[in-house]
Amino acid sequence: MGKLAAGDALILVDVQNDFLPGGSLPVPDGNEIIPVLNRYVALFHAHGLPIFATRDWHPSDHCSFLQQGGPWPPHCVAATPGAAFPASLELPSDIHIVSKASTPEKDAYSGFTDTELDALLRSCGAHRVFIGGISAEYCVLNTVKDALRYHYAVYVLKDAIRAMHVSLNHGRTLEEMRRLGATPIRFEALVA
Ligand code: VGL
Ligand code: ZN
Repeated sequence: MGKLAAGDALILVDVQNDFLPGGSLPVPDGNEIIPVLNRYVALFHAHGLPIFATRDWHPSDHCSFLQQGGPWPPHCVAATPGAAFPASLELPSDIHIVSKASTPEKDAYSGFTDTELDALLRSCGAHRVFIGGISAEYCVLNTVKDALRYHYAVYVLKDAIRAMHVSLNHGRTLEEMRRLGATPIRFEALVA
């Protein structure tokens, strides 16, 4: 697949405290991806390549919350500790943060929905995107789908994603991404 080059960009999807063990909507073993993501971040940063971090950024009365008739317990309420990136995630100060699903009436699993992500990627000259994060079958999958729809070449960081429903979706989600045209890779593929 070749080494990193100009036109490559890293996208971390929703690596936020509420989606980690101890959070309000935890992804099992979600914490395991943090040291791996730190290696990807350091590698892209060392190459001077752009890094994006999407975040769920909900109002406290968001439509996806149980009390509003939605499917999820309250999570990632804007500007609360649960919505913050974990302290163990080593993010350079010049990354691009993309907030999503920040109005009460609409949910968004994709980092591209109603955000500036596509425009930012374009302005960086990105055409290959490397996507990891949580959760695999919701926000990572939908971000991958949109990236393909917007004609980026998409690489999924298979060593840096975790599913919300492990037994149901482990493997199945990766298989779907592969079928849609994304290429699963591991860290070693970028440094070998
Ligand atoms: C997500 C459920 C609700 C995700 C966000 O980031 O995958 N899942 N909101
Ligand atoms: Zn959400």
